[in-house]
Amino acid sequence: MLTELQQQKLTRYFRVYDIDDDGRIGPADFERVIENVRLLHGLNAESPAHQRLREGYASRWDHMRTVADKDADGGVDVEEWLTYWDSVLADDAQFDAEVAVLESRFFEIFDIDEDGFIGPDEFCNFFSCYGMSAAMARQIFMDLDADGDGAVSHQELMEMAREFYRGDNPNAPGNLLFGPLGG
Ligand SMILES: [Ca+2]
Ligand SMILES: [Ca+2]
Ligand SMILES: [Ca+2]
Repeated sequence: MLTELQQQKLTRYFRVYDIDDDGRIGPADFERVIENVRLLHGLNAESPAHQRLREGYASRWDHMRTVADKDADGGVDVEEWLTYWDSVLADDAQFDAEVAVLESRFFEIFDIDEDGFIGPDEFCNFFSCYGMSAAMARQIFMDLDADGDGAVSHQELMEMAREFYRGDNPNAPGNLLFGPLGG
């Protein structure tokens, strides 16, 4: 069972994924992110790198459609999303696998200078690709970067992700990973 705080966090996460704000996560939302990431990396639409990017997101959507779209209507609504995460969180192996995939894809896409850390500008890029404001991203980055060295490592991001998905502490900075709750 998801706690109330987990439901709030996962609902926030849902809104981030539902970029076109139609109440469902579907292919159209993925298309928008792919296009934003393509522009971020300055990729030619015909390039192999763009093709790999598309394939990565396509397999992510395929996975989500298969496991989360229970009524098979081609979109994942918020109830289906919460049910999906409830089952992922109940299974340690599945949870670890899910977070590892998301974490490594995050670095692949947003660690633009490939130094192995996410800096404030890179974190802003992530928010922008999902249609959120850079000012909000900067504020949240300061909260996430607990030791204030201006960088978030792989390990720190993994910890935040675990805190975000699993934690039930209302004051944990990782709660803000996808923006303020309730917003
Ligand atoms: Ca949508
Ligand atoms: Ca559905
Ligand atoms: Ca970096």
